[in-house]
Amino acid sequence: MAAADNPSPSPQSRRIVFTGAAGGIGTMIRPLLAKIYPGLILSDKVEPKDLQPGETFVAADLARPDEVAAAVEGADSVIHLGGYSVEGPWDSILQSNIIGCYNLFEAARQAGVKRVIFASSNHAVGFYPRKRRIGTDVTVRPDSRYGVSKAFGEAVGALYADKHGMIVTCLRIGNVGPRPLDVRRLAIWLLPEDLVQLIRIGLDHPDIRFEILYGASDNATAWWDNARASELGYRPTGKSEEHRAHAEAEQARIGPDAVGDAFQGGSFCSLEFTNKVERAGP
Ligand code: 15L
Repeated sequence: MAAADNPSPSPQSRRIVFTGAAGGIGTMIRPLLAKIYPGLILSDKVEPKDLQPGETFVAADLARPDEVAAAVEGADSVIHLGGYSVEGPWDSILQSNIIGCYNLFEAARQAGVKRVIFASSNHAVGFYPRKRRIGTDVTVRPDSRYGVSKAFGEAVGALYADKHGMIVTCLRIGNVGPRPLDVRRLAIWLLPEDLVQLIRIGLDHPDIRFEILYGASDNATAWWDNARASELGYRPTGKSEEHRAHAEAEQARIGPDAVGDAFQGGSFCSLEFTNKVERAGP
């Protein structure tokens, strides 16, 4: 089934909560999602400045179970992009991405939410070497506290899928934007429109229970085998090679990174690194 052939049945009757709506990715995909799923309930700590007619906003701090419960009340599906989106101090990751992620799944269960899309990250597997191609069945090898929190989120998603029958789709997102920012991103770039395709699979596909999919466009230098996403109808339209010249020019400005250049997670691997490259990763 192609995602494009699978429009949401009666989108007006659905109540879809979108956490992290005011963040970087949230801001990019909100207008694209609103065309397919009108009446999205947006949630974040702060209200987006450009709230559109038809959009509702509920403020929620993910670390506060009562606020998360109020945000997901009455929802049938949740797109969970909320949380800390880069490496950070342990307490920030703990509150937003560990406690916050658990609060989200638990509140969703209590509210009878049927489907959750969880924004995982490539940093859950960032210590795989660039020369290795990996599927979604490999052991996690996080490259940061942030990556650990994403591996945790995938595990919580699996628990709620297996124990409670929630339909959970974890997207190991690469880097979302209009074009790849450097040579590493040529392998992991995700066009916003392609992310929306993956979210549609999670929200609408009839035959899924728990899925981990890579959030990447049609990138010739990809490190990831995204066969399961293809099986589910994913047809990415972004092609990173079309932006190679720009990515290489940006890379020349960044310069080499002996640790980061060896691993898929790039600079997340080199941050605070005290090991030897040959002793890191599988
Ligand atoms: C991520 O998971 C981050 O949220 C984003 O800020 C980028 O750093 C991205 O990964 C990346 O790997 O480029």
